[in-house]
Amino acid sequence: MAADDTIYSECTAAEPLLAPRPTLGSRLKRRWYRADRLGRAAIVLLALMMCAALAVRILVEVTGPRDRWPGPPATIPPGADDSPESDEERRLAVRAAMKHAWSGYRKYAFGKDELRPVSNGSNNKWGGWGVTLIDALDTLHIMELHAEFKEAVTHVTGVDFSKATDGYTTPFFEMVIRCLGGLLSAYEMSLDPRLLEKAQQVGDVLMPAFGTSTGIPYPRVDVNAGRAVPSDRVCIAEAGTVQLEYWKLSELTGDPSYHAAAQRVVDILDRAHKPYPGLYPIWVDIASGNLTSGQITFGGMGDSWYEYMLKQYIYSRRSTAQYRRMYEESIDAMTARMVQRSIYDENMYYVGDLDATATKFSPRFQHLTCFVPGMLALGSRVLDRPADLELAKQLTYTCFQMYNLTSTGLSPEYVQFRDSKDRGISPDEAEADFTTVALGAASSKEERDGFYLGPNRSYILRPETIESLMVLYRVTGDLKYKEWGWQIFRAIEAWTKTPAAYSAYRDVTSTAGRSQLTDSMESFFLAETLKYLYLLFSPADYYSLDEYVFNTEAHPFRIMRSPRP
Ligand code: DMJ
Repeated sequence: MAADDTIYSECTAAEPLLAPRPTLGSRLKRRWYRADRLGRAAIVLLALMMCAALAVRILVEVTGPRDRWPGPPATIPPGADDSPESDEERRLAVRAAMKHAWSGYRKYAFGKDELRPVSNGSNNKWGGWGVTLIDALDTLHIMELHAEFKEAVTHVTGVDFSKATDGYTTPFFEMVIRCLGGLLSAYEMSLDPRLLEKAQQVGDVLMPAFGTSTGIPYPRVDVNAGRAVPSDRVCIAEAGTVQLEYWKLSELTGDPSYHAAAQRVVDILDRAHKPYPGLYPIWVDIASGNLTSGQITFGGMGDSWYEYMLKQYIYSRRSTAQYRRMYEESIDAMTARMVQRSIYDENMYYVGDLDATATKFSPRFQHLTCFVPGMLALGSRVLDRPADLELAKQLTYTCFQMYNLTSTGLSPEYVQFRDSKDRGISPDEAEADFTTVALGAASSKEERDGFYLGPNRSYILRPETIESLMVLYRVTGDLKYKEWGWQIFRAIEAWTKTPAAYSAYRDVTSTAGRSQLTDSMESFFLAETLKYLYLLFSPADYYSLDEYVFNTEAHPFRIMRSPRP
């Protein structure tokens, strides 16, 4: 986990490009001490003018139009307003949200990695390939925003993927799931050969990652130099969540070498020693292929490794016995050792983390882990495992409550539970082991809620709960999943919308509104969050789960036409 308590799904987060700047206060102070009398008078005048500007701004905030910045309560009772009720109206509302986010990106950040949705600036924090534009391509297509799609494709055809920002080293996993995945799926939808060409270019410039003695990939690639950046270790989600994309690339280009390189990684990890069958500590030693240390988690750094066992089984038309065996073993182990029930709310189940020996339990449930119910529901259908569907429903309830119980209706990055008495591990012991969060004094409301909030209370526009709601609805047909999804969408609209797009929110328990916006919009908001919402309100045969498998960044891939070409 990152030191600042942010949970990344990758072990190698995007690098910050800017060093922190001195604050205005500290700069003024420095000038004050250096200034003569006249200079000090000028500083006083400047300070007065700034106060006046601030006063005017507060006045505008209070009296000005209120519909464009966050503020209205997220939980308006049904029927108490003009909230759309039909699926079609809701689908159009989500489409309008996508149009809004896209047009802000187009206006202020076109071709850049990300829009800064509060300041209307941009960044190239992923090396400058235009990650938001690529990640959003298939969402534009799915929502039939054809003019926008066309313009974006024209731009992509001019991107030179053999170059990145000077000195930047590209994170292998992130660019595979966002860019390679995004281009492949946009190609399958449009059949525009230029997109396949570009996908292959991305696949090729990232291939040096596999050039290690074992074939376990390095986590970063220096694309400008055409080589990978040596490293001792890589996390299992990074090493094991590139297989679907490289397999699809092999299928579409007819070149089996991509799939072969990616499959080798799985074969090594499948054979590696584990503390408990099916459970994989997150760190992989690249030179030996051993699973060395770290937590065992279905959250950040472990998550999509498990997801891809099932998804490759589905993608291969159920022809890969290896993936079925690995998936079933992991889910059985997770269910037996990592699932707990809240001791304050018996309806609330969660998946905690284990230490590397698979013996010590941490009662923390990450937002990232909320993809698990969707995976379980999908797996229950494909593999006929009815108990998994029951667990999926229970976990979805908890994931929804992580939104429903906060004052904004947005979810924090994770919640913290008291450990179940059944396991005989006291919360304090579990805490002391490796959780960084102090439980603090319990308030009665929190006890009623069943969980506590840790210090990181941000919502960064993540998709996992909505992804699970979409799958749960399609598998069960239960309408409550649509209602829950709509409630979450309304909270997103209420608290994160800016004039340009949508922004991450710092503290989901604060109703301060605008001051909580962090000026960041990750590309997965367009790639995943809005796409899954749109599909939740679309007919179930639109991008049907029988025809498509979604990569971990929500890019739909057509299931192979015949098993294992
Ligand atoms: C996405 O980039 C992918 O879904 C990844 O697998 C984990 N989570 C982030 C979004 O939260």
